[in-house]
Amino acid sequence: MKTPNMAAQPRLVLLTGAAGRIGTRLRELLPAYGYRLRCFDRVPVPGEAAAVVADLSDTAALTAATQGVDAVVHMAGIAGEAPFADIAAANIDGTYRLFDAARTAGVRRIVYASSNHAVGFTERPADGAVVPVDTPQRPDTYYGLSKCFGENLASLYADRHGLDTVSLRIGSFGDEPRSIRALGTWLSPGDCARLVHAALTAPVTGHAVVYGVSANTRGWWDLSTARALGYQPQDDAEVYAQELIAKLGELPADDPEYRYLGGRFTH
Ligand code: 15L
Repeated sequence: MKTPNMAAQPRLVLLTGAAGRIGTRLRELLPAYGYRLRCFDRVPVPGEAAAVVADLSDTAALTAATQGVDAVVHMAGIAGEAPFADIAAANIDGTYRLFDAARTAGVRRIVYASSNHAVGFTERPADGAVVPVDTPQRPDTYYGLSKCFGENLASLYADRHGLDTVSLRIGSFGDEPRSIRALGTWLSPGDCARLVHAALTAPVTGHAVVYGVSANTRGWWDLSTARALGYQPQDDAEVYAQELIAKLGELPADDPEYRYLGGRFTH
């Protein structure tokens, strides 16, 4: 078994998808943890003149962008369902190209933005138990399928090439929860930064998979592997519950939003 990598906190981090929803907030929040960011996106990144503006299909740009970085945080890609060809290009081929550029450049760690939709067809346990991270992959969309690929790629690059990789099965990211489902699946920006920091610094052995949600009272995804990395979530969607339920009503147990981990992505 590989010795856990106790490497010091990575300093220069390549952030892909830096202009996206999550990337934008991580650009604001991660520097306070001591990171310098090299930003990568296919569109210009506001306020980041030095950002690499390129597509994930551009191997030369990925090769240049990964030189000298301590770790990669991979947030780029299509963030919802789309035609298979688009998902395959951005989320499958693009993720492979990035991982391989990072390996070639000698990057030690990759934090990968997976999604709950890799296991979206998992049913809510009737006994009120939480869903463990080692539940079988059950993608709910081509998008979720691409996240299964990314997780398996992260596993392969850990086992075959010795990188430390962490897959974050992100829930519903946003400033606040916007649906009844999100009362259990919300990930606040502050907790997202805490989780990414934990994933960048924890001693890991090979590939770790964690759910990325806040400390939601109604959460039903097992956070113990995330906590084992040092993640200490501070936010809880429950503070929005009364207002949201008054507006939207409770979910019936046969509603896909209640029944399946991936919610409406399953239908
Ligand atoms: C995701 O993976 C999506 O990127 C996001 O748009 C939300 O749908 C989120 O999951 C969710 O499940 O709420």
